[in-house]
Amino acid sequence: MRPYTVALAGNPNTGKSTLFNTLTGLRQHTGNWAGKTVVSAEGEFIHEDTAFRMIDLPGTYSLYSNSADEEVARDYIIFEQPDVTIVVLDATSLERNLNLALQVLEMTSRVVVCINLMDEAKKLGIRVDTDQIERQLGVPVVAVSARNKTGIDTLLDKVAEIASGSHVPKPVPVIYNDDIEKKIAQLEPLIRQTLGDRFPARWVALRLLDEDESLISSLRAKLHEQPATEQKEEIRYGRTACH
Ligand SMILES: Nc1nc2c(ncn2[C@@H]2O[C@H](COP(=O)(O)OP(=O)(O)OP(=O)(O)O)[C@@H](O)[C@H]2O)c(=O)[nH]1
Ligand SMILES: [Mg+2]
Repeated sequence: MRPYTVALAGNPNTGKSTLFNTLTGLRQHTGNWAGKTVVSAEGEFIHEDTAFRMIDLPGTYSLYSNSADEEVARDYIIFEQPDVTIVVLDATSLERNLNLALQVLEMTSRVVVCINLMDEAKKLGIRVDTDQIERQLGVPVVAVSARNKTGIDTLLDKVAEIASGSHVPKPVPVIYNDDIEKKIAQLEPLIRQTLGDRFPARWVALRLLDEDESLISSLRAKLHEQPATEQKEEIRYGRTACH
């Protein structure tokens, strides 16, 4: 059986690589993402007799394709569709970090939220109510300290449950204002018609409303594998036609 794939996403400096190194040890290889100067790292580990392949995505503050790093992380989650995405958050600045968690939850429901740097949070007198966050997000939330190797087994148990399908999380959706929700409702069926069920229609609708040309271009490439120049022409034509 092929190993389950697990992607690590999160803001920069939240301990993704520390967790990645702890789990994969020497069973890892680095390189570059195809066509990008962004470093890629993947490795393997076993948990309870099950094999996992882990991908350490670049640290990003968002997935709105403002940079090559954000495009790599976004494309991996959307096109490669890992069995599980672990979103690593810094327990000492949860408010800022949760933003990325919400973005990932709009892209995939197969998510475990890992609140890292719990040792630092404790030192600062910060208490984290993981049950409450879990209820509000609708996916498993596990507190860990990657440096001290605490909470890792619980994290991997949750990852395994989602990977095997024994737990199917139901993320609580982010609801936008009426105007945006109306437009999403109009776009969603058209997106399903065009793309099928391969991609999360609500998320694609939101990206289209935001005029995310990088995503449109990636989607075209994925669907038709056309040369980049042709794609640009089509997008330009598409936009002119809409106006
Ligand atoms: N105190 C403490 N420090 C940690 C923990 N996990 C990671 N760190 C430290 O946090 C810093 C950043 O860790 P990295 O693993 O490089 O973070 P990253 O998320 O891979 O960062 P980017 O690759 O830049 O996105 C390092 O100095 C780690 O030693 C933890 O649980 N506790
Ligand atoms: Mg790193």
